[in-house]
Amino acid sequence: MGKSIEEIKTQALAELETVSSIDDIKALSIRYLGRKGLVTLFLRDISKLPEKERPAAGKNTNQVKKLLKETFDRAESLITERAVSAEKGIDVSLPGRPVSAGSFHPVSLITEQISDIFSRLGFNIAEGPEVETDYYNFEALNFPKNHPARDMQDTFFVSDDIVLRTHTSPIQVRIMEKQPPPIKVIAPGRVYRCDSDLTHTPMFHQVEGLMVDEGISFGNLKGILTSFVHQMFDEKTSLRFRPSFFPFTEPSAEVDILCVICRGKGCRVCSQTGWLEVLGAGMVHPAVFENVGYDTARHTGFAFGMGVERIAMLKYGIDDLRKFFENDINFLGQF
Ligand code: 2NL
Repeated sequence: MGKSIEEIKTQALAELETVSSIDDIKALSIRYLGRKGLVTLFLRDISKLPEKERPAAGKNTNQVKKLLKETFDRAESLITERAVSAEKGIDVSLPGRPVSAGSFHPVSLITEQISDIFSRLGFNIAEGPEVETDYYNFEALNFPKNHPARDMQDTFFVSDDIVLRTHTSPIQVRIMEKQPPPIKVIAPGRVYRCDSDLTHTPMFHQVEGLMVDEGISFGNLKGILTSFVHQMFDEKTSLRFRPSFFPFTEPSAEVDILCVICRGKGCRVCSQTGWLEVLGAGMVHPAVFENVGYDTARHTGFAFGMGVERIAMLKYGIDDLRKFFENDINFLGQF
């Protein structure tokens, strides 16, 4: 016998390195694997070996045959692919296009932060329908029949009796109807008001909160909201409670925080007052408790509400509300 099967293999692979066309590879394949190819002849000559050596030699040769066939086939299809790509004008040597990951909307991020803080304070998170009945949105919350908020100018009416919720309070009314105190819940979500200018959009986001139990006082409200503001902004951000009015709370308060921009000195953001209004709050009105069947002699509670866009603007230093709704990826990608 002439060359060993190993030598034939090495020679075949070396020759493959020197060719660059499909025809060349086909010729190479015939020269080694064809009817009179070097490997084929080698395989035939195994019968001339001593009986004991035949099985091992046969196995080896068949392995080489298989390897060469696969290598030739692969080389052939690589050349075909390159030819097709070149014809289509595709540069296969270019790096792949980067896959850009999405990011959360700043309103979602702030809603999440607010929810996390209240979760750690022991509040559950609840959701509810955005299309509500007049009863859950107004009536149960002690809005008088002629209240201006019920007006066509403020509320989107679906029909006489159905509205787009103007706040997330109906979520909390539904919860109180279903379960007795103690209640500690926050209600984040979209709300709708028929209003559109520089500082108002017809849809915006709110987080409301409610705590009901025996002996809940205005002191508890101040404690919870102070803890919230200190965690949301920082410990130096003091709070100020101003008397106010809501139909569903009594007494009611607007809650200001020390201006996060000028720290009280007075600036454009706080209109030179040194304070920013960020929350509304109060003790739940007994009429609301009566509507859901709670015993007003035994239970008291506080509630509060805040606008998420407002908090997000203060937290991120955004000065234009419309940026949240333009879906500009360059803006949204920064958070
Ligand atoms: C604001 C004012 C507030 C509430 C929301 C509430 C809910 C129930 C009962 C009583 Cl079920 N009150 N919510 C109370 C006071 C103020 O929000 O300025 N929101 C942006």
